[in-house]
Amino acid sequence: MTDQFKAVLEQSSLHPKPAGLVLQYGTAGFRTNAKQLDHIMFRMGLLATLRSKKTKATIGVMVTASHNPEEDNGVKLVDPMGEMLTATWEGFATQLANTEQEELLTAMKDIIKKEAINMSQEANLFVGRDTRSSSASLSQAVLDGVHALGGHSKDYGLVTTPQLHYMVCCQNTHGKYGDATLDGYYSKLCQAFLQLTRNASNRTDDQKYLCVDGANGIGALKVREIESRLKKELQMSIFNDGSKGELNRQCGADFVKVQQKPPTGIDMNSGDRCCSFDGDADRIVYYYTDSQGLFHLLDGDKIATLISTFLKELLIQAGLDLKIAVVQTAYANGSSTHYLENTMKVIVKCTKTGVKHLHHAAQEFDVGVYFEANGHGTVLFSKHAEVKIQQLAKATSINDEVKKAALLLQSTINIINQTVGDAISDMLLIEAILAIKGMTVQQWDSIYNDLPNRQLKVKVSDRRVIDTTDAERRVVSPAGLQEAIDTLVNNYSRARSFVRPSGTEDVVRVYAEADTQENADDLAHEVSLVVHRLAGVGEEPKPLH
Ligand code: 16G
Ligand code: MG
Repeated sequence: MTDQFKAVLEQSSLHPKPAGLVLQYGTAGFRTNAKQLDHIMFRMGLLATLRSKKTKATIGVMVTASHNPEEDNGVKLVDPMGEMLTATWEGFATQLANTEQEELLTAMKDIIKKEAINMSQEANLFVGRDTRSSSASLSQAVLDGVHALGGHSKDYGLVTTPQLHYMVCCQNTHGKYGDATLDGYYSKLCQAFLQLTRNASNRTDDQKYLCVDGANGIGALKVREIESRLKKELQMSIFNDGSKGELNRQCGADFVKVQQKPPTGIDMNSGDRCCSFDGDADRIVYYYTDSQGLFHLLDGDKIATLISTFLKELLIQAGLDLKIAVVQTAYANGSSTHYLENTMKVIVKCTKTGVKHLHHAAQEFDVGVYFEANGHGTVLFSKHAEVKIQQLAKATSINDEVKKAALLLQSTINIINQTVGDAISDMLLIEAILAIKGMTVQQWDSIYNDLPNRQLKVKVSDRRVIDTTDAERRVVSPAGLQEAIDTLVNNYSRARSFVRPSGTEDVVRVYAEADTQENADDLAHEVSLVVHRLAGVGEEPKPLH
């Protein structure tokens, strides 16, 4: 046995797998109660090291469970260009995670053989973690895995998930994307923000004011680090900064989106522009309450609309013939899709749920704006688009309007984290767009009116009994379910409904929208009854009213 494998064997006994425990690399990595994760972390350290040898590039490992409760944790692997781990390797991750202790070396050698990995190749890993109390020891377990296989590591400590994605991309592009340091990240984003807001110099302090809910997580710590760099062009009050409240409890983007109400722990006045991050700061939603005390949510669909409108107008002003598209999922509110296709006249694509699907679809366009309704999203610029924009921004013999548009596009490229959705970067872009357009949060909200909607979940014995097609908008099996949904939908006006198995929980999710809230609620309930009858366990779902 080589020394490398001996070290793995020795070290792995310090991170033993509970016999019989089976976990899946889900939509966004492993995620479960932190107590079950020590062996997973060690093994993901091993796998990331193999991935680094295979790709001859730096790989990232992020320890976080995002919007889950404090007692959970998880791990996501980051591929060389800052994307999420490629699908075949998700399979390897699941295999390696579930192999019993005595088979670990065999399972690892199997991957080495299948992927023809040269074990004498150097490996480099970047590791980051969120603020959970379990994260420090779990990230140490990752590092133990890396070192057992002789990999080199850089531990970034506390960072947001998108910051770690950014570091990996910077490293593997040899600095072309930016400096692989926190200072590099902040400088790039903040300089771009100041460039953009130069075009909006007459704003009052009121217009510059933003309430930020940091979900008591890493995002709160990191957004605080940019405050002074923004030169008062953005004046933030940061709530739920982790100094007293618990991570994600009654706060954060997921809570606000699902509950459709403001987080606790925030001091907001009517009309104040507010936003919430999730627990690892890769999601953001905006909201405000009006003078009647009514809550208004501006979710990922509204964000995608604002950003794509801004970009499309700039491309026209700059006279650039670049193909722009918006990528959504089945959860996108029907009004947003309608507005984008019919009023904005941009291409809209629908993909399956999960960031990697949206990301890949967005890569097919010159400018691909992608957002999930839950607030995860970013913008991707093709190489071709970036070159065209840079050339135009440098050109001398062009008129002022074209020049201005080209410079704005250039700063927009710099403010965006193209590797993955990023709450801090998205926030700065949204704030800059509102400033440049002189738009209030109410005006942004009124671009289109959301259709009332409802999401429910149905407990099932095995979520795999539901199989879908057409980007999860239609059911293929069990037989008869789609027909039953169609019949129910036909009873309502402006209605739509779909069901899909969750990728993260053992449930089937039900979505319905219709002309009124009551109708959306009724339709969602009726559809969940059909799902329950065909595949459900336990009690029948109760009506909402
Ligand atoms: C994960 C995904 C998120 C998706 C959600 C759906 C990433 C980084 N995160 O959190 O994009 O919306 O799963 O969960 O891909 P579900 O399958 O349980 O509905
Ligand atoms: Mg997250």
